[in-house]
Amino acid sequence: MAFTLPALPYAPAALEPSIDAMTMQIHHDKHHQAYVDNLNKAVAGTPNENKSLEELVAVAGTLPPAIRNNGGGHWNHSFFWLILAPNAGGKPTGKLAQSIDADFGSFDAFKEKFAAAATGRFGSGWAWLVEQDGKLLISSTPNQDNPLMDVAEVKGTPILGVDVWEHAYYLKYQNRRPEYLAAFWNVVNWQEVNKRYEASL
Ligand code: MN3
Repeated sequence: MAFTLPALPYAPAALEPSIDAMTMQIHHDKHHQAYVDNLNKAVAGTPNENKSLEELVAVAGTLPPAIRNNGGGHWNHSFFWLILAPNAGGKPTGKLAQSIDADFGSFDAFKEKFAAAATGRFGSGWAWLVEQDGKLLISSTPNQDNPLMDVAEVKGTPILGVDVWEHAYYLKYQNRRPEYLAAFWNVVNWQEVNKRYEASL
C-alpha cells in the first residue's frame, strides 16, 4: 500500500493574493509529490512498507534519514493544505481562543511569538502551534521534522503549522519571509485548527 499524494482541497489560485497560484501548484504537484515518491522508494521492500505514516513519523529518529525526511515531508504538507483555506483568516473562536489568551496573553501576542519562531528558524523548517498535556506551546523544527516525532524538542499534537522553506514563498516574496508570514494569517483555516485542538484534548 503505497503512499499517495492527497488532492489540494481548493484550487491552486484560491489563496491568492496571500499565496500565489504558481507557488501552490509547484509546492503541491512537485515538492509534495517528490516527498511521496521518495518515501515510497525508501520503504519499498522493507518492514516499514506496511506501516502507516503516523507510525513511521512517531519513530522517525530510529529510521533511515530518507524515511524521516520524506515521511515528515508527506505528513507536514498533507497537514498544511488543510489548515489553509480561501475566505479564511480572522481569529480563532471558542475554546481555542480562550486557551490562546490564557497561554499567550492575547491573540496578538500569540501571533507575534509564532512569527518570531517562524522567522527565527535558520534555513528550512517549520513553526508550530502544539497542544501538549492541555497546554499550548510554540515551537519550530528543522527540515521536515515535526512535533509528532520522537526527535522533536517540543513534542505534542500540531494544530497549526507554517512551512518556512523558501519553496513555500520565494516566487512571490523572494527573501522576505516576514511578509509571507504576515500574509499567512489571511488564509489560516481556524475552523480546522479549532477542530484539531478539540480532538487533541
Ligand atoms: Mn514545503
